Amino acid sequence: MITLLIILLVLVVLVSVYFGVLLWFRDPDLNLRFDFAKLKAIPWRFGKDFLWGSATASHQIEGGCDNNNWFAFESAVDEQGKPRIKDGQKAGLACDSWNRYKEDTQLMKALSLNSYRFSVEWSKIEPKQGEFDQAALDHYDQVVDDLLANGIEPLVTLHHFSNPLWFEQQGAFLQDNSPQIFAQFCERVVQRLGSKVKLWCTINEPSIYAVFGYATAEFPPGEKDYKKAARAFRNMMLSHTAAYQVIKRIRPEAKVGMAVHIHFCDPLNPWNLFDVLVAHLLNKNMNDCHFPYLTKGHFSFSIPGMVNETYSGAEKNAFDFIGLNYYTHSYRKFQPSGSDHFPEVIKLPPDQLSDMGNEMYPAGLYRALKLITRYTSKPIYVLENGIADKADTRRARYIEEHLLVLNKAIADGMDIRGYQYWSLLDNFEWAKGFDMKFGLYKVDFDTQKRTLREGSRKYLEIIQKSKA
Ligand code: IFM
Repeated sequence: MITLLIILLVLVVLVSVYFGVLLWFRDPDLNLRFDFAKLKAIPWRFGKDFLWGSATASHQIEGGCDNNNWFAFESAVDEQGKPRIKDGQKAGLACDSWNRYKEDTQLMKALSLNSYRFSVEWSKIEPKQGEFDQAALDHYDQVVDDLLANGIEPLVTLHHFSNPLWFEQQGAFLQDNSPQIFAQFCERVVQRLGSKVKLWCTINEPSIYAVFGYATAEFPPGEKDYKKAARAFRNMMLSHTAAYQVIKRIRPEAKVGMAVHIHFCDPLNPWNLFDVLVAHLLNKNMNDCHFPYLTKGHFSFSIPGMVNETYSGAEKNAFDFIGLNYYTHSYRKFQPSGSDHFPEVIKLPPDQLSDMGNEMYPAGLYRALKLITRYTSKPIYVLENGIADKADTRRARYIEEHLLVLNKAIADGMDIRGYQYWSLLDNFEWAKGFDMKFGLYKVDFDTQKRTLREGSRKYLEIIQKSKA
């Protein structure tokens, strides 16, 4: 009898510990979903100064980026001899926006956009270390002038995945002096454009750059080493701070932030402790870890038995806003055997996914905003959100549902100042080449003709409604 009681007691303790740990590590917002009919009843809260825009990046649209890490990667092959980019595609002329920027500005105007997020190409501005190309700086100055003349606020990104070859060959952000090297480039750009540009994004998605480049090998330099990924990530965060300091020294009135990619990994089985722990670990390293760095100067990227990268003592609160890039979420499970211990599992049939294979999950935007507000009350700009949808059957719904969620977040008191749809144009989607059609405008890459997609009219409709 006593033995039975002891066994029962032990079982109760084990079950309590199991569920206690599970609930401690499980995101309480895991099952958040919205009733869009109810969200539609919330009055429109976007103020008159709200920035409505679209986003692009130099290597993806400009053309002629032939002196950077991506150019080299596009001609490289992996260990099996396969091209790094789908079907061996190359960015090449891309959307030729270097020459067609005036046409692109008019495309924005036709959609009533009042802001544009674009990046300057470091490899064109500083083709050799310490040598700055005045013609390239002139070019971006003209782009900014053209935007301003058309009532469009420029929001300039200083680093969006592409490095000059010289910097890549030195070891890019693996180098501990990379923050200083990057800050020297930023200084030149801000000296030139700082009287006209008020909003700066220092670095785009450091977590993606670092993990895709150094752990999953989808981005240059195509390596598989979590220790390097963590080091590059850490040095990119430090590079943000160095850039922030330089920009504020030259232009104290500038507003400076970085673009953080938030992608929630949710446990495939929310009652399986191992799935829950895997999801927690990924979210902590890929999402949350930006914020203790930005607010407290403390960086930590750690996977037990694999990597433990930390840094303390960076300047606290060296940012004026948080830029949020949000697209989707995914399900993960724990897999003890094999090379990938936390594979993604897709639950929905392909017709319910974007062309990238992503679930449309607008509630995740709310979760991401909530995560940010747990750390800071500074303003938030959504710097990227969009869908790859060649058939254009889901774009209108994607835009509407995400903007309904954003409106709810504003109604709930969150300080959200702008929304940039990714992307203005179909463009070079990195390792997936030109197959992914994110554009508000379809691009015919043979003729460079741009055509507004039907689904994009929803964006125009919402902008007009918000201004009425
Ligand atoms: O195209 C990219 C962009 O460069 C960075 N954020 C995600 C986008 C869509 O995958």
